[in-house]
Amino acid sequence: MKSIVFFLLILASFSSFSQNQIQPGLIGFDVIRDDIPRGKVDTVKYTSKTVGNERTTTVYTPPLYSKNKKYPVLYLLHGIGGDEFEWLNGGHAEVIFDNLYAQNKLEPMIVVMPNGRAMKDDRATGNIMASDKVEAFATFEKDLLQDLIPFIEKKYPVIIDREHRAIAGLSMGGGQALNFGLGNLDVFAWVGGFSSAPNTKSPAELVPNPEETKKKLKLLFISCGDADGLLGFSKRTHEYLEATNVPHYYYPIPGGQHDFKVWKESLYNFVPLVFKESK
Ligand code: FER
Repeated sequence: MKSIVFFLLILASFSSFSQNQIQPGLIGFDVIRDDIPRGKVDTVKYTSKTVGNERTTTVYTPPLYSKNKKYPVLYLLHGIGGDEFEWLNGGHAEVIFDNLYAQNKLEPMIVVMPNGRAMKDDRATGNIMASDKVEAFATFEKDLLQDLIPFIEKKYPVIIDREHRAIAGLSMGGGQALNFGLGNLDVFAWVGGFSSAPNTKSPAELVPNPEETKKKLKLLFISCGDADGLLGFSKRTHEYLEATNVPHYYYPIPGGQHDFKVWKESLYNFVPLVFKESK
């Protein structure tokens, strides 16, 4: 009897341990399957008053998408070397979504992958670290809130409230997701930062009022490769959230670097949690 209890305790501690680790993608999680329904990717233009031009975003609509249904929306942001095609070309995000739908793991959602460099020349060319280009990642907050979200909510059948909007991103996009998501709790309830970059605000700026954040936020997900030189931006945010008792997931990925292996695994672990009722 004693040994059975002991065995169960070991099992329980092992399973809670494994839940504290990011789950590696199941074999084939990012490989195209021909035997399942697929979502659709469109390249769409919208008018930006913020930038003063037409801007491009990609949009993934899920398998069995219907204009007669209403969907929540995930805004998914790229890094400093990328643009509105980075999650598709570099991350095969559409394949990861299709495969997760086939496993019945996702709430049907529309995924908007915009260009987060809000300036006229928004290509990742020339000196991508130039100060005007880096500044444009901050300017994108206005483009997102005042131009892109209203456009999406007019053009697509979506549910228009904070509990049906999520924001996540990789690196510069991770910093944007934390800054814009936590900074606009009336707009977003689900937030994910993967390998967040130096544009990430300080923890006390991100979460000036832990009680309010705790009350409003449905999900806060922070991941980063533990071999990534940018780990400190995620780690300090996690430590502050822990000290202020704000529930969140923190995944330092063992051996993970600043690359799409980490971002794909992060996406694969993040999206099944979004728009579901558990924290
Ligand atoms: C920096 C290091 C990395 C920085 C930005 C990054 C603006 C962004 C990396 C990425 O998006 O992949 O010093 O400064």
